Parts: sequence; C-alpha cells; structure tokens
Amino acid sequence: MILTLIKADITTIKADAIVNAANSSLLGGGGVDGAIHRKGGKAILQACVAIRNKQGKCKTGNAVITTAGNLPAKYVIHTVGPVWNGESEQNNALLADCYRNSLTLAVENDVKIIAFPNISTGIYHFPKDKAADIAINAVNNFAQKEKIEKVIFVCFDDENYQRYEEKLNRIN
Ligand code: AR6
Repeated sequence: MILTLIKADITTIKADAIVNAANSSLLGGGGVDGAIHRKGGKAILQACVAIRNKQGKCKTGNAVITTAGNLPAKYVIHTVGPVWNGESEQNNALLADCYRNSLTLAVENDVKIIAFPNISTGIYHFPKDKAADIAINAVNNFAQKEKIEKVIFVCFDDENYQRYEEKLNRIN
C-alpha cells in the first residue's frame, strides 16, 4: 500500500473510490459532502436515500458505498466522522473507525485506489494535527493493507497539507 498526498478538490480525483465526510442522515450537507453531491449529481443522493430506507441512518464511524454519479471516481464511500466535543478516547476511536471501515468497504468492492479527505476537520472541528495522526495510523495499521494499492490523502487547506506532509515524510 502506497500512501500519497495531494492538495486538491476531492471531486476532481479519478480514483476507484473517493471518501465523503458525510453526516448520519446521508442526505448531504456542506463542506466536502456538499461538493460531492453538487458535482456528482442526483444519482448519489438517490443511492443514499435507498440505503437510508433499507438500513436507517449511518452511525458515526460507519461507512456505506454508492455510485459516484458524474464524478470521475467509480464509487463514493460515505463515512460519518465524530463531532469534536473535547478530548476523548471515544472520539479518537470513532475517527479511526471511519478510515478502517471505509477501507474494509473498499476491499469488499475491489477498490485498489482510494482517496480520503481530512474527515471531521472542517465543520466537525476535530483538531487537525490529532486527526492527521489518527488517519495515518488507522490507514497504516489496516489489517488488509496488501489488498489496497494506493491511498491518497486529499488536503484542501494548507494547514492540513503541511501536517500530512511532515507526518508522511517521517514514515515513508
Ligand atoms: N475536497 C477535499 N476536501 C474538502 C473539500 C473538497 N471539495 N471541501 C472541504 N474539504 P467538512 P467534517 C475539507 O466540513 O468536518 C458536512 O455538512 C475541509 O477543508 O467537509 O467531517 C457534512 O454533511 C476539511 O479539512 O467535513 C457533515 O454535516 C475536510 O474536508 C459535516 O459537514 C472536512 O471538512 C461533516 O463535517
């Protein structure tokens, strides 16, 4: 598994799957979620509604997979990050679950190249430095690592990009 870094809008990435920082309604929102639904078109929302009707809301830390509609990626994996409400082991574990569960769904769907945004570090206010450590560790310790060829960390803001750059340089 190769870990790479890019500063970009995730909706432009041509990976097998891009990950969405969704909310438990799965019905869209702001931030990266808004961009994915806006650019991906109706097919994504329709698929999310079908999942909602079948299994209800998506719990924090869980992930579901849909078409990527009009986006260049093949799939969107929607995961729900924790809302930051102060330091807690539970928040850290839930954020790691987002990465792990997204990767598990990726493997189940034969995804080889997957792009992650910096889940929970926007509207959900998770501290960026801590979130980057959790994200990189969760991906690096993923049990079925050999089944994924490439993980792309897609940063949208300079602060996240710089932190990921430092941290990835240390491990690569
Ligand atoms: N491409 C890549 N990264 C982006 C993009 C983009 N187009 N747009 C924003 N980011 P956020 P959260 C970065 O707020 O904190 C939504 O309303 C952004 O700079 O999108 O998990 C959902 O419906 C930040 O670093 O997600 C939920 O209600 C990161 O993506 C809630 O926000 C995550 O920011 C989820 O909040």
